[in-house]
Amino acid sequence: MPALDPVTAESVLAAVGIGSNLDDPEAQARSALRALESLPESRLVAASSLYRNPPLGPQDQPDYINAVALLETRLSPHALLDALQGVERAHHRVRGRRWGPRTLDLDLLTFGSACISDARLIVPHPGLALRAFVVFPLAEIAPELEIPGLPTPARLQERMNEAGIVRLTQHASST
Ligand code: A4P
Ligand code: MG
Repeated sequence: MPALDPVTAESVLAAVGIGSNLDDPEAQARSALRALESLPESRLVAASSLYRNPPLGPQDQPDYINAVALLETRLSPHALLDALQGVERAHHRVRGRRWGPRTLDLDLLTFGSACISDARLIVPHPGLALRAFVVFPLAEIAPELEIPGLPTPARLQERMNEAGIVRLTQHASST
């Protein structure tokens, strides 16, 4: 069983970014949400709609489906990262070129009020405030979330260009 971090034995609210652009990305995102529902020591609190949007980075790859999930967890940040990477592997994630196409990418966006920067983990995720495909779904499910060093998702969204993002469904987990 993944280790519980004694410092965070109280449960913490964590936001997880979901991205896919290979092998039926919508199905990959829904499957990822089901996997997040089953993580140990954790509870899925909310799931955003799915959002279709053009790739950030190399343009010679399909559009992405992105979503965000909110988890209440008693796992430590690193144990949660281990669990997320396990879910990626179960979805046949192959690590190729940076920002290249992938069946499933799970990014730990926020972990309560934690600021982490080590060899394995940077939290809040450095791309969070800059990416419409993160800010829009996060603002949908947690507009007033307190993120260390950043405005709330609602405020981030106000300032942001939609950048071709299309909201697909009301709730990713409801169909
Ligand atoms: N790592 C450090 N911090 C974190 C964190 N907060 N969450 C480390 C997750 N992982 C984190 O990740 C590389 C390493 O980052 C991990 O081993 C972990 O220890 P990776 O998933 O293997 O590599 P990657 O995803 O290709 O690289 P990177 O830089 O994390 O890319 P991003 O930021 O994930 O972006 N366009 C659209 N439209 N939608 C997308 O979802 N995604 C990407 C990838 C590019 N373009 C996109 C999208
Ligand atoms: Mg990643």
